[in-house]
Order: sequence, then structure tokens, then C-alpha cells
Amino acid sequence: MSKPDRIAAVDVLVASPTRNFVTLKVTTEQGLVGWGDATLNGRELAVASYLRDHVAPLLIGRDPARVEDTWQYLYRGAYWRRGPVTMTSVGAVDLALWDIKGKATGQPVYQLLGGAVRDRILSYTHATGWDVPQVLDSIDARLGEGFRAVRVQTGVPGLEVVYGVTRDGTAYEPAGRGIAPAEETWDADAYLRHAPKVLEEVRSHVGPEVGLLHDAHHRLTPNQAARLGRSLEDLGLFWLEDVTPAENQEVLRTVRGRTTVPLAIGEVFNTVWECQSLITEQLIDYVRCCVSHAGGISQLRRIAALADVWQIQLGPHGPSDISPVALAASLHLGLATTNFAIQEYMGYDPLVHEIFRHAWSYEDGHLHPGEAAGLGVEVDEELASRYPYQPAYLPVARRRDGSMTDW
Ligand code: CS2
Ligand code: MG
Repeated sequence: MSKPDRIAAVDVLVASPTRNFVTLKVTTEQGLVGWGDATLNGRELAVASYLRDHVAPLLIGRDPARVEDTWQYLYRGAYWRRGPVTMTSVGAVDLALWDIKGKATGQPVYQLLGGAVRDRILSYTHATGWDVPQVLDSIDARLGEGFRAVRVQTGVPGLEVVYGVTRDGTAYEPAGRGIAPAEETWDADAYLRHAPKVLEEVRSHVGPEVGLLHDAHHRLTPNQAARLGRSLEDLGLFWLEDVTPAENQEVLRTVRGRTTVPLAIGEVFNTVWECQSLITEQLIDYVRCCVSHAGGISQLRRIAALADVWQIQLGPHGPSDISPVALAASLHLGLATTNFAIQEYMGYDPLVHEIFRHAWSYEDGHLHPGEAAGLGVEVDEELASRYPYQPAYLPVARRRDGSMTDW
């Protein structure tokens, strides 16, 4: 029996080609390289340090084939576990080890997960505009690219800045460069007066078949969420996302009991335990956990299996602030997972595609992970190194009276 391979080196690359990315590189004694995404928007250096200072030394000498054992070792061995920094670190290691396992066996990761259950993965992207004409133009542009589902975000009269929206129709990047977060004013009542009217005009414009999604981004009270949901019921939304702050899961019983609009939550969750009651009490229709922030493929497939028992589907987070490595991992899981409904895909700057050379592809509103061994992404470290980290923070939001609310 051949001598098992061993992890020989663990490196953390922090680069900022148009935006910050943190990438984990695991190299084995036999020369295999696995890549993981450790990007956490606005807290990148915390994850880089967790990996460099507390995880990398523990991995040297370990058998890279023992993916699940390594996951359990890093999760249970930390004692102080859960949370976005810890679980993004565990997730990055998990992705890298699945990548290595695929390369060691010559198999794309989806084959190691049981093989394809579908031919391609439905995706949705972002359409955005300050006013209705801009929103409709953005939607038409996205539909012209072949998307069959779009997330629609609109400006709100009386507000200067609104989550997910730019005034010039350019792509929305929430993390502003600089050492302090931008401060935005939020007015939920103004939003509730306006957003349903815009979404109604959008549905009239696109017809009944286009998937429409909307993200309330954690900003409503349970009553506001129920009222918004009820006002959108006739529009046939694909989902209404993050209606209330996700950590208070009890309130979803109130919302669920008062509206039939499909609910999606979970992009800020990091473990299956945060999803547990929402799933077992059937309080949501879609789980939004992201493969990198929720502890990797090894945990997201556990979340998928639990959700499947209650006919709840996955619609993983896929913004510009997860790298093409995490997107690849999500697509491998998606191709092999029956209750994987849709993948968010905001697209990337050409420079990011150049640095993260990937086998996954987008075509005609769908994504596919490709047939390359492992995750199918190789990172151009030299090119990435030309773009050093730059401090960037997500905005904060205050109400009109100056009190803090959720951004
Ligand atoms: C958003 C995210 O895509 C979404 O659903 O909630 O873009 C979120 O705002 C960012 O990932 C924050 O970094
Ligand atoms: Mg969201």
C-alpha cells in the first residue's frame, strides 16, 4: 500500500483585484495543491490570521485525504467554535481538501459527492436601479444575458443611499474602500411604501415566467415583514430574502403565519445548528448558506440533507464577495444535490476571472462546475500579488433619528 500523502505547506494569500479576497493554498508532499476561499467581506484579515496563526500549524503533516476528520478536528478542537471567522476558516480548509481529493483521484468534486443529479444549475443575478426605468433597463439587460431569474433592488424616494442600488446602474459593491464604514440612513416605512409598487411594475414588465427575487436585507420587524410578504403574494416571487435579522428565528413563526410569500434566509449563518429550527419548523422555503462561510462542502451538504427532509431547498449565497473558488465548490455541490434550487451569481471583473482561472462556466441562465479534477480553479499567485489588500468595510445603517439599525 502506497505511503499516504501528507500536508507539507499551508499559505494564505490576501489580494485585492477590484475587491479583497482571501485564498487558502494547501500543498502536499506529493505536490498536489488545493485551494479554498477564506474571504469574509470587511473582516478579511481576521480570517487570514485565524488560518495563519491557529490553523496552518495544525495541518502540517496531516493526511489530506481525511477531509471529514479534519473538519471535525478544526470544529470541535477549537472549543470556541461557530461564528463567521471560525467557520469561514474551517470552510476554506474543507474546500482545499476536497480540491486535493479530486486531484488525487482525477475526479471533479461533484463525482465524489455522488455524481450529477442534473445537467446544469439554474442561476440568478442582480438587477438594480434607482427608479423604475433604471430598474427595468437593468432587468432587460440581465435577461438579455440569458438569466431566467433576477434579484430586484430599487432606490427609495427620500433616501440618499439604499442597499443593493447604485444611482448610475453600475454593479453594486457594498464594501467601500477606507478605514471606516460609510454611514447610511434607512427608513423602513418609506421602503415599505415604495418597494411593492416597483416590484408590481417589474412583474407587469417581465411577464409571469421570469423568476423575481427581492432581498429585504435583515431590515424589517416581524410585522413589517408580514405586511411586505402579504403585499407581494400576487406577484409570484421566487423568494423574499432576509426579511428580519436572522439571529432572531422565533419571529419567523409570526411572519410565516401571516404570509405565503416564499422566504429565504441563511447567508449569514455558519453552522447547521443556526438553520435547524427554521428547517424543522418549516419556517422558510430556501436556505441561503454559502459554502465558504458555512464551513465548506462537508457542512453545507449536511444542511442540504436536513433541509431535504422537510422539502426545503438550497439557494446559496453567491455575491461578488465570495471568490470563484467558493463559487466552484457551490456548483460541484449543486450538481450533486437534489434539493439545490438556484445559485446566486453576480459575475466578476475580468481581472478576477484572470486571477482565478476556473473550469466552471455560465451559459443561458445556468452554471456548471466543469469536468476538471478537484474544484477546477487554479490561482495565478503572481498576478494576484500585484493587488495588495486595501482596508474596506461594509456600510452601517442608522434610522432617521440616528439610532443604529441593521445594514
Ligand atoms: C446580499 C449580499 O447577495 C446578497 O444576497 O445579501 O450581497 C451581501 O450584502 C454581501 O454579501 C455582504 O458582503
Ligand atoms: Mg442577501
